[in-house]
This record gives sequence, C-alpha cells and structure tokens, in this order.
Amino acid sequence: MFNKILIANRGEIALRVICACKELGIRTVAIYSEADRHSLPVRFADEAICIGPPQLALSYLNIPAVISAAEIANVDAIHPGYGLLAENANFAEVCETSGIKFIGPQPEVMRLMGEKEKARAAMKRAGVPILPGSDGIIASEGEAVEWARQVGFPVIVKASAGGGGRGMRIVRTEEELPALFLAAQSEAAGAFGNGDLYMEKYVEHPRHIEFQVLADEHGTVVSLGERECSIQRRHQKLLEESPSTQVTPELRDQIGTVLCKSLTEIGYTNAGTIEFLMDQDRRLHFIEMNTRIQVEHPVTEMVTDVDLVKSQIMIAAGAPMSEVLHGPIVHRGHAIECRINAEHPEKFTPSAGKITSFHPPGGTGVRVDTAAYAEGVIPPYYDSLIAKLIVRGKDRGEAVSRMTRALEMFIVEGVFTTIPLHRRILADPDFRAGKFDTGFIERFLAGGKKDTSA
Ligand code: MV4
Repeated sequence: MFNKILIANRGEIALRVICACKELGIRTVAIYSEADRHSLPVRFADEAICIGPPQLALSYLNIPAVISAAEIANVDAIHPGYGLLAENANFAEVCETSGIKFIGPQPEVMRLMGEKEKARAAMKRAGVPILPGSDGIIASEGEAVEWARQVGFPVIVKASAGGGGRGMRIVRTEEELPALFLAAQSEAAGAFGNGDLYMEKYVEHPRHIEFQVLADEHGTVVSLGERECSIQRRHQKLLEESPSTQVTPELRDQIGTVLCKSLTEIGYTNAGTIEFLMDQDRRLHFIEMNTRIQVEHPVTEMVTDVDLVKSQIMIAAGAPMSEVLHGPIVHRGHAIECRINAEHPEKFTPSAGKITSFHPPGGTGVRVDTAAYAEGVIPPYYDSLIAKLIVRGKDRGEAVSRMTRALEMFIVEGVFTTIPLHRRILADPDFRAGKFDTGFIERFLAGGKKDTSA
C-alpha cells in the first residue's frame, strides 16, 4: 500500500480524499493556493504545501508546481479528485514518468475517452448501445448534410473535444444545418483549440443516467449501478439520485454486464462513469465516459456501501477486486444528493464572501460532504460548490422526506445558496412522482412547468 498521497485538489473533494487516506492509514499532503491557506484540507492533511497564487493556472492547474510539491514531499501517488487536472492525460503521463502513481486510468485510456468520437467508436465496437450517428469526424457542412439525411432529422452536432454543452448544436432541418455546423466548429475551436465535430441522432426529452464502474489492474470490472442526473441547469447538475426510478433490475444487469465486458476489452482501470441518455422508450444510449471520481459519487456509496475513493486508492496500489470489495455488489434503499452552491438564487452567479454562520444537518441517514465552516471565506476564484447534502432512505419516499427535513435544518448565512431552490424542487409533485427529464429545471424556473412530453 502507499505510504503517502498528495491530493491535487481543493474544497470538499480534497477533504473526501483525506478521509479515505486516514481510514487506510496513508499519510496525506495537501497542496493549496494562497486563497486556501485557511482551508480544512490544509488543516487535516499531515503536510501542506503552498503551490502559488489564487489563479487556477498559477496553482491547481500548474503541473510543474504540483509535481514539484509531490517530489519535495516524496509521495507515492497523487489523487486528482474531480475537475482541475483529473482528466488531463498529459498530467497523468507526467506523474508516471516522475515515478508517481496517478490514481486513475492509464493516460492512453484517458486520451481515448477524452476524444468523444473515438470513445463512441470504441464503445460501439465493444458492444455498448450507442445512438445512430457519424463514425468519425465530419469534415465539412456538405458531409454533415449527407449524414443527417441518412440518420434523419433532428440531429445534434457535437465537439469531439467537448464537454459541458459547448460546441454543441441541435439541428432540426436541413436548411439550418450548414450555419449551425460552422457555428459549432468555431465555438469548439475557440473553446478547446480543436474544431473536430461528430454527429448523432438527437434524442428529445432525454433523461441523463450514468453508470459507476470500478476496474482493478488485473482485468476485473464491476458495475455499481446507475445514478439519475437529469436535474441539471445549463449542464450543471443540481440533484442526483440512485437508483433511477426508470431503470429495472433487468436493465441494470444488462447494461452492467455489457459495460464490464467492454471496459475489460478497452483495458480500463480505476473508477469510471459511463454517461447514457435514456429515450422515451426507456432505452439507454451511450454518450460519453468520464475517467474520474464524480461529484455525485456519494449516492452510489450510500446504496452500495462501497467506499469509492478507498477503492480507487486500493486499485491504484495493485489490489485485486476481491480485496477491494467485501463481496458482491448489493443495492439497498435510495439515496439523493443536493449540490449546495454559493450562488445568487435568480441570477445563478457565484456568491463569494464570508460564511457568517454554518450549521449542517445530521441525524439518521444524512451525510454532508463539505469543506465549509462558520467564519470561513469562499474565495471568488473557484467553482461555487460549498457542500453536498446526501441522504439515504429505505425507499425513494423516505429519502425525499429526509432530504426535505435536512434542507430545512441546513443553515448557511452570509452567502446566497441553492438551498431554497432545492426545497422547491423537493416539493414539486412531478419531481416527487419521478416524472422529469433533462428539461425539468428550465420548465420549473420558467414558472409554468407545463410539459409537452410524458
Ligand atoms: C445529447 C442530447 C440529445 N441527443 N445527445 C449535453 C451535454 C453533453 N454531455 C451531452 N448533451 C446532450 N447530448 C443526443 N444525441 C441532449 C443533451 C443534453 C443534455 C444531456 C444530459 C443532461 C442535460 C442535457 C441538457 C441539454 C442537452
């Protein structure tokens, strides 16, 4: 096992990784920017090293600074958390060449999954259901029109290097395709330095459902079931749950089996998340794979009783799956996570500043993952997530009531948060009935919430 791990992240996820290390008896090194000097990860890690000024490019994204800290502290491994350098294959490669274990998949596999159109082709070859679409990059508007005619409108144009909805255009008619294709191309080139585009059949009113997997370094892959992530606003997830009300045990097993087989073939290792769209016939279609631990991993932990971060560390240390897991994966009860962001309730803009009072809820079935505290300051440089409130119940009804009371008992003063928004979502009859898709929040915020679909 590792002696010492550096955590290349900040906030709640840095603290989450420290928890896992402490339980495994591994020493920890926090790195921090000047803005995070008084943060809890700095306080709870065994060592802490300041790596630069607040700006991300000069601190948490500065690969030479991170590697230098790792070398000075003489760590065996680096856990990247999520975001920041977590899906940067070059960083993973620099770690390996510096003799430091990167806690994640191999750089080549990260690179494959980072090119969405290549990931799609690899998953298709391995037998994972995908949407009809282009096999490979579409070079011109002319080629795009040709593909769209074959597949049938509506179609969606996506950036191969994309993510978060950038470089993406929904195209409903042939007439508008050339202009939207060029717009997506220049947006992708600007945002990612790569204008490569591919195309898929567009799914109307999809649900966003993702599967969690763990893969050891000896060829064993296991599925931990799905998370329902359709409650999003502008590609930022707000609330996640597990299981999905729309996934039957048969479908869960079927997709799980296919994923284990295909990811073994691909040579995937460590934790991963496979994103699907569910269409109105409840069929799942692969869209992309994330090669990191995700923000919403706790809902899977709550229903499977598997510690995903400890699992990541053990796998990276070479442990076989039989040692990582305590037995077969069993799903019990229902979990919901609300992302508590420090942001303005109407404008959805970040709300930085001092937290004047902070009282997280507790009690049966309640978990709070946070690095926030009373009198602590939320710096303006980073993302606005300040806490994740996760509850578990014997079924979805109990989880919803538990979340409702936990939100009532969560006091955060000094900054605006999404707590009031979550209270409204939890009270919504359609949410309570499990009737929603990725368009839910937009309709909800528009007020009427008159749905056109089922
Ligand atoms: C789609 C889609 C419909 N059809 N692909 C948006 C972000 C990117 N990761 C994938 N996205 C979508 N891809 C096809 N073929 C609809 C979306 C989409 C979406 C997906 C998941 C969650 C929220 C979303 C909101 C708008 C669009």
